[in-house]
Amino acid sequence: MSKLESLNQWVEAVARSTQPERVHWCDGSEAENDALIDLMLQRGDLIELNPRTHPDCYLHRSNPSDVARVEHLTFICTKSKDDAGPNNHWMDPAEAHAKVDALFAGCMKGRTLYVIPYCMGPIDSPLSRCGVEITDSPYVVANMRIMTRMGAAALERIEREGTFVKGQHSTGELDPHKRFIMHFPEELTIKSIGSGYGGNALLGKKCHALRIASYQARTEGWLAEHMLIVGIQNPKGETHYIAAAFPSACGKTNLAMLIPPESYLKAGWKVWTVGDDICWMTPGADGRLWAINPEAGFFGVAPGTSAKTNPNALAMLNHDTIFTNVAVTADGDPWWEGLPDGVPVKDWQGRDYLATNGPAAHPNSRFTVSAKQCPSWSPHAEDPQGVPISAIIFGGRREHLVPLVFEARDWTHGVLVGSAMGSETTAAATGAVGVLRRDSMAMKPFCGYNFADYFAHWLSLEKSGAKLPKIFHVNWFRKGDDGKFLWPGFGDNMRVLEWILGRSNGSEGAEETPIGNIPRAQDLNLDGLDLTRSKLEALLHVDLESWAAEYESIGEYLASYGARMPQKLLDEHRRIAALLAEDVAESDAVGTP
Ligand code: TSX
Ligand code: MN
Repeated sequence: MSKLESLNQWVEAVARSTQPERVHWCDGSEAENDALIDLMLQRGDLIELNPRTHPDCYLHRSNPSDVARVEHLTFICTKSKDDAGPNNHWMDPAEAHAKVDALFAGCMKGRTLYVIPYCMGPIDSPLSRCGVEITDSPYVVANMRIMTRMGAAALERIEREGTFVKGQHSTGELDPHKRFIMHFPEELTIKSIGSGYGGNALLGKKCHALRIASYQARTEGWLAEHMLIVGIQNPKGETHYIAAAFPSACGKTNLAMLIPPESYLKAGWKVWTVGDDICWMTPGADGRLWAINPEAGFFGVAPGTSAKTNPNALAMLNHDTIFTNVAVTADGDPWWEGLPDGVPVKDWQGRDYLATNGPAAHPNSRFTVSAKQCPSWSPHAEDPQGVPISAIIFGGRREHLVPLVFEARDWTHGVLVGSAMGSETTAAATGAVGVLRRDSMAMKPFCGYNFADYFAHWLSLEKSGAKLPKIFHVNWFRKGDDGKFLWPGFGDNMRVLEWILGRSNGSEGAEETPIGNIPRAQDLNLDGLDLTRSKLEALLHVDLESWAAEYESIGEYLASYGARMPQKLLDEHRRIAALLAEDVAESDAVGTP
């Protein structure tokens, strides 16, 4: 029971409909967590991993039909279909409530209904927002305890504020035909049934902190983005913060936990992790954007995580971690593809690995771990006022065309660059490999309203008094004629981040091109890097003719959002397309005898 009558009434109403055997209000305590872990071990929902090498680590195996987010079953339910936009699946709110309420009716019979009060963001930050998730899954409770500030302190804040996002979840029958993830942004309500998977079931994360929050952010003048936040400390001891958006499979978590190359470490550089997935940014009194990470932990993809790709992540995963759908070795150690040592004996479904021909760990297998366990966790990550953002980076996985890095000319150009962003599909995603998918600001699956209105909102942040960060685009994945990656990536990305911060404070040079400003060879610090001149030129090359074609394609994509598209963005696109056409014509003329 709470002191807040509206909360009690909602919990009672959900209990009346779902018919649980008992109701448990979560306080977030150690004792409560211990009891839940014991219960899950008993029920077989969790398996204890090797307590010698991995104390307090557990493995959860989900239903094989329930291992990822389900975009085709995810709906934005606004009164007007146009408010959801072509980027979302839409359902009429009344129809959506009726559909999903019928599935919730009696679904918790014989089970416990858990009430999870949670705070997204530091508990004492004015930028944080609270919610309450109701669920019948102890796995969800245990994960929410790691991923959010959950329990007594959050409930206290909710009672003080009187408002909260309502999230109603049940694993239901885990039948994909009875699975729905419904968002009612106008009612600050989420209803999710039929899935126990993270993105569908941990409602504080994608559902609240991105879909509902992006909708709120628009009406309130801030941004809820799918971005990592990283702090770069220079040898003078100053730390500048960067927010960066990438589609999946580009290594966002790796960039958030980057360890600089030896020469940088020697010179005194240091990288601090503030967040790896979500960034809430608000214009401060000084006109700058101030950012918080609304999450308290990492729900990261395990495969590919190793001492080579992400030493900081690996170092935090040997205690107090929940693993989902990884494989296990004979010693009971967690295992996934990309780890150099260890031999899997059971695959992610608990089958004898040698008897299968699939991967040992599911490609979307995860670790859930408290951010406090990250060796590079920033001492300012929980500052109530947030951290000031000096640069915004958009990125994608592009084998050809897109240079290692370029700087947008101004805010409007930067918004265009973000809107045009895209990535080539990898084997980890379903469907064809190497196909370009546009994913504006990496928000395609997560924007809770019409993309055209979203782009207009981004543009609207540029007003008098605003001191907005510069916007950049990076591509770690360009390949040479030999089919090999041109850029070493990982820790060496630090060299690109240094140039980006140098551009932001005016200390670094660049060359202007129609698509933006590119570093010249002498503008990048390549000390200690074995990179040939021709590879560097290939990395930074801007092929005007191919870019003219790319701008055609971007134009078609923008046009698909229809009449609500801000004219300013369409004009910016046309301006650059014209510049490219001009330069192509000129170089043709030069080439003609
Ligand atoms: O995360 C990656 N980053 C960002 C790191 C801070 N990955 C992994 C992507 C899958 C999630 C990368 N992969 C990066 C990168 O910068 N670059 C590449 C491509 C690449 C892969 C291997 C090598 C070089 C580039 N080198 C060798 O294998 C020796
Ligand atoms: Mn994400």
